[in-house]
Amino acid sequence: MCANLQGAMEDLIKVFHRYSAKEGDKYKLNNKELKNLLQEELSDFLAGSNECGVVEKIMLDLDENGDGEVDFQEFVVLVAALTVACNEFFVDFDKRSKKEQEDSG
Ligand SMILES: [Ca+2]
Ligand SMILES: [Ca+2]
Repeated sequence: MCANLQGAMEDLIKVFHRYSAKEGDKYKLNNKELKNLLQEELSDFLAGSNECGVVEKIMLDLDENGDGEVDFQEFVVLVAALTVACNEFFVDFDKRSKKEQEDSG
């Protein structure tokens, strides 16, 4: 598996277009397309939030220009925010496991 940053960026674009092209404007995610993308690609992030209307809330948060759809530029804001959250999780995890090693050793 070749997991360089350029590949990750290409994947990000491909994933976006796979969902955005399903209905209406093929370069934008409508509510249903966004929901599909979140459920299929980011199910771990949504798993903790079973409350209804969470997709609508995400849509409202992301839709900077208020056209009711999420374009790629708006989508990357979500991905960046989630990536930062992931990084914090890994850093915390790394610190904890180092501390456990010190405590037991
Ligand atoms: Ca669309
Ligand atoms: Ca928009």
